Amino acid sequence: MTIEQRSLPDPLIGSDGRKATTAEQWSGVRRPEILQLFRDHVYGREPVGRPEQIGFHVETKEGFMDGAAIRKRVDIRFEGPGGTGAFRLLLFVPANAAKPAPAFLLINNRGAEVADAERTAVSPFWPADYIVSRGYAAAVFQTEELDPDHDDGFENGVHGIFDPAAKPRSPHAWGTIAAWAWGACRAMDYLETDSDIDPNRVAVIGHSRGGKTALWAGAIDPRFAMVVGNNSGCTGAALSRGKRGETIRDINARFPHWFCETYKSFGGRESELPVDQHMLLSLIAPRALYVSSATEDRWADPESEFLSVIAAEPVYRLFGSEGLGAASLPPADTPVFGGGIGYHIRTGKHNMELSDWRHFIDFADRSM
Ligand code: GTR
Repeated sequence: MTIEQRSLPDPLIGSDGRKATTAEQWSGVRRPEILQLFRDHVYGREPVGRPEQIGFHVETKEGFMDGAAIRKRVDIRFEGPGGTGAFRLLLFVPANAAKPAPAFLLINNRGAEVADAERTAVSPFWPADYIVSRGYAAAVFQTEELDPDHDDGFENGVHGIFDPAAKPRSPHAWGTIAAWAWGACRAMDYLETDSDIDPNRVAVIGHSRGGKTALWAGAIDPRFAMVVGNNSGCTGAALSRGKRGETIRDINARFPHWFCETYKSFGGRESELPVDQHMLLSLIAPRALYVSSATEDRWADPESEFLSVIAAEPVYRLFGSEGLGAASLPPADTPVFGGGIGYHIRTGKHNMELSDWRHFIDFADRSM
C-alpha cells in the first residue's frame, strides 16, 4: 500500500487545524501535542521522570578486550512509594581512544548471555569489542531488571515501585515498553555524570521490542543524540495504517502488558488513532534517527517501516535537514545515509547482526 492510500495524520497539522511552518512552531506547539497523544493512547503516561531518590554505585576494572577497554559495572538504585529497585548498567569504555567517548546504549531484551561482563562469550547482537574498536563506549542493560516481560498485573518492577496504589489503574497508565524506556533515561542520568562519556553523543538502540523501546525513549528524552530502531515493527517504526504482518490487535492480544489500556481499543480501528508511527519518528527530529529492517521480517513489515521514515521527513525538513533523501526502498544491504535519517534493509531474518552495527556506527560517525 502506498503512503497516499494509508491516509496518515499530518505530523505538521495541530489539533486546532493550524500547520506548523517553522521548526519553532513545531517544537513549541505540535511536538508536545504529539508526545501527549502517544502517552495517552499508546505507551502510557509514566508517573515519574528522574526520581528524587537515585544513586549510582560504580565498580571500575581495567584490562578488558586485550587492554582496549575499561569495564564499569554501575548499579543504578532508586526508591519510590512502593519500595526500592535497581538495575545494572554494564559499560565498556575505550581505553586508548579520545575521551570523552561517544556511546551506544543497548536496551537488551535478549538473555544476559549476549552481554557477558567477562567477555568469555561474545555475541554479534551486542558486539561490544567491535563497538569499542570504533571508538565508542558500549553500554547495555537488561529490560527485565526494570520490569518483567509478562502480564503480572503491573505488580512488579518499576510499576510496583512508582504507582503501587493506583488500582484501578488509569487506562492511560504506562505499560512495560514505557517502563523499559524509563530505564534507558535513568541510564542516561548516569552517563551524564561519567567524565569518560560525552553526554552529547549518546545513541540509544534496541531490537524488536527493544527497538520499540528505544524509539519511545528517544521520543521522550531529547538527551539521546541518536536513536536506532532495529526490526522494531508494530508500534515501533512501522506505520499501523495499512500494515501487513502484526497489527495493533495482534500485539495487544499477545502482549497485553506492553502498552496502555486505551491502545487496545484501537485494534481494527487504526484509522481512528490520532497518531501513526511516523509521528513517533518525527519526535526524534532533528536528531539522528536510524531505522533498519530485514528482508524476511514479514511480521514487522519492512515496507511499513520504510514508508514511516518517508512520512516523518516533513518534520526533518522544517529543521533544514533532508531527512533520508531516498524515495523508494533501497536494495538489500545498501544503507542510505541522509542528512538526518539512516535506513537499511538487511538480507535475512528478524535479528540484529554485526553488519547492522557496522551501518549504525558508520552513520553515527557522520551524524552524531
Ligand atoms: C514478537 C512481537 C514483535 C516483536 C518481537 C520481538 O513476538 O510480535 O512485535 O516485538 O516479538 O521482540 O522479538
